Order: sequence, then structure tokens, then C-alpha cells
Amino acid sequence: MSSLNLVEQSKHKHVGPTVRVLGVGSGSTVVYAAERLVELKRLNKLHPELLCVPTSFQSKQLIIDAGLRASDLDDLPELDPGSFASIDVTIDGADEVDAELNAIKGGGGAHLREKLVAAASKKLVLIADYRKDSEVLGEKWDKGVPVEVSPLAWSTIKRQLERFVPKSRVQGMTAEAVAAFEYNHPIAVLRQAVRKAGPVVTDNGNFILDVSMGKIYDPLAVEQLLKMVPGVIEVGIFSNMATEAWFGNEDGSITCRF
Ligand code: DER
Repeated sequence: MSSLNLVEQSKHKHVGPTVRVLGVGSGSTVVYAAERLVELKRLNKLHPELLCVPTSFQSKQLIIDAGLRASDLDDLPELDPGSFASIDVTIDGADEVDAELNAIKGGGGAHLREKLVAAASKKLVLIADYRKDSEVLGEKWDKGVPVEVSPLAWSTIKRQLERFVPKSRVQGMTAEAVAAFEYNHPIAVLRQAVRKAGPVVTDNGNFILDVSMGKIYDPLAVEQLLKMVPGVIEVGIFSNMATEAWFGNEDGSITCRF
């Protein structure tokens, strides 16, 4: 994987003395970004009052280990008067990114806070390797859409998610998308922990259902439909949020999409 080169290139463009508030994503790729932040700090190339906003326990630890200052989303004022944004740039990984820069995230179970931070950012820059670059979501990522749910009724929510797309409720979807749902009824699987018996428990104390449904032709419609199920806390589809995506290729080159 060329993540190292990827972050190496993107750092000059996105993290420098002009960035004062930086969102730090979660996952394995972001670890490389944290390493570069340490280097930039050493070279005195970061804003002297840089604040980093974590998206998970892991991300907060990365910030602390890098010797940077962590801040909370709600402690930050708006960047510009009348604007909703309080973060200059967020750099985050992704599980898959489609041609329109819609993404599936949550493979690491951090998508609730990742989405909160992304929504408060002027720019969301995704970094990933070439295997995550696709035309349509669901083409490459075959583990389903991560959906964070309340543990209070996870099996009820699971059943509802598996039946969540009555044709009459599907608005704004192409005929192809509707047909895809007809033939790919969603299957929701409770994510299991690896070195603990039982389910994964998120940083927020919730469970994750991975909902497989084949290709997703209309990410915004699917995101909205999934969110309508009571007990769904956040959906790992990030529609219309990323401003650019950088992919590290096998040969070490970079593909950047805006
Ligand atoms: O869980 C997440 O949302 C992560 O950001 C994930 O999407 C990317 O993780 P990776 O860099 O380990 O592949």
C-alpha cells in the first residue's frame, strides 16, 4: 500500500501553517497521517495554535501521542461568522469511494463521530489505497454498510433494516437502483468482536449491523432510508461530504479526485 506516499503528498496541500483546526479520522491509513503530523511539527510547519479534533478513542490517542492538542467539537466556535463549520480540514480514511466521492465508512466502527466531525468541516479529504476506488458503492467493499444501532433493540432493528426498502418509499432512485434492491434484499449481520466474546461495542456504547445490499446506485437515498429506522444512530454512507479523495496506487503514484 502506498499510504505513506499518499499522506506525504497530501500533507503539503492540506496541513500547513494556515490550518488551525484539523479533524483527524480513524483507522489504519490515518496512522500514516499522524506520523506526518509529528514530522511537520518537528519542522515547525504547523500552525502554532493547531487544534486537532478526534473522531474516536484511537484518533484521540494518535493526537496525544503526536504531541498535539486535542479539542472537542462543541468547544470550537464557527470559523467564519454565519458558517456552520468549525474545522478547517478533516483527513480521514474510507472503505470505498465512488465516482462522485460518496463513501462507505465505518469498517473501523468510528463512523458516528467521523460523520459529526466531517459535517463540521469545511473540507473532508479522504485518503485510501487504490482498492477502495470504485465507480459505484458496493462494487468493491463487500462487507456491507456499517450501521451503528442502539443495543436496546438490535434484533428488531436488524429485521427492519432487512426489509427497509418497500418500493413505494423509494424516491429519487433510478430504476436500476430500485431493481437492485428487488434482487438484493439487505442482510444485516451483527458485528462480532475479535478478542472479546460477543458483539463489537462502539466508542459510544452501541452495536454495529453490517448491512449488505449489493451495489448502491443512489447513496443519498439509501442513507436517508436507513436513517429512518428507529434505533439507527448513524449510517456509514457519507453522501456528498468529501471534497476530494487521494488514492495510493500499487506503483507508488497517486490518483487524486475532486
Ligand atoms: O471506520 C472508519 O470509518 C475508517 O475510517 C475506515 O473507513 C478506514 O479504515 P482503514 O484506513 O483502516 O482502511
